[in-house]
Amino acid sequence: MAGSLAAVGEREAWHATYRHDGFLVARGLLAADAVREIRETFMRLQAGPPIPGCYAPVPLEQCGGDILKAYPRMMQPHRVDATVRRYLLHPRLLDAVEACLGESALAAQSMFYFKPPGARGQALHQDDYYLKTRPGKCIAAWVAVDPSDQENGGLQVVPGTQDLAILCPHTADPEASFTKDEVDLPAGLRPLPLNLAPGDVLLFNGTLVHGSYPNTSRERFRRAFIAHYVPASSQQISGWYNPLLTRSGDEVALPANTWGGPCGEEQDL
Ligand SMILES: O=C(O)CCC(=O)C(=O)O
Repeated sequence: MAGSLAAVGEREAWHATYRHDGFLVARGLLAADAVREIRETFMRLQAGPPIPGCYAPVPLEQCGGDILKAYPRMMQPHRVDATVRRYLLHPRLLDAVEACLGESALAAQSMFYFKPPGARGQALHQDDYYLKTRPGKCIAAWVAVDPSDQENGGLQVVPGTQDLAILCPHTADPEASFTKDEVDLPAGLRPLPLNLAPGDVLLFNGTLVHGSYPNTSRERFRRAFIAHYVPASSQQISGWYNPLLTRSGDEVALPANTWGGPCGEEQDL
């Protein structure tokens, strides 16, 4: 469906699937030229100097075997780069997000993961443990920039967790995860590995448990542009995410949710 905005019937199908499953894959949502521009933009930023508050890589020879120190994720790059901001507010992403939500969205976060060969994954977690969206949930749009599969640490989602409350994490295995929180799965639920092609977009809600394992490929990066949005009717969010952006790019601030949540004090994603 690349090249045309989703038809009404397709939006309704997305809405129904998202409400029921808490996630869906929009195949080919972004066209090849858009994916190329995203990839080139982030490789340009990666090749440049460190970006305070967004990107602080360590020279490869000082990484001590942890390749992620040379290629850490970028946080909130839309605040420093106009092209990233344009993609965070890309009509095709926003149309899909709003079709899932059934209402307008505000953009809360952008990130970029390089995930080079040998990189650790990110242990199973729920995004609203961090975003603390109230009263609803955030929604993630995970955009595959490279082919993404289990060998190179592709994303896994856990069907059946879409309506759960926030689970309290324990400490993740630091050999397998670069983040320190991991949730246990309710009995009978299992991660579902997803294979995604460049331009495919995985949309999922803030309580759906998801994560990834290390990139065990010899030479394939697993790059992904990740955006988070909240329903425009949201009344609170963790203050770290302010200011948010409307579709037209205006900044808005939601009241900060300072409640520690069921697990005590939460940290930033
Ligand atoms: O891309 C990954 O490996 C994990 C991303 C993720 O879990 C997230 O953005 O919440």
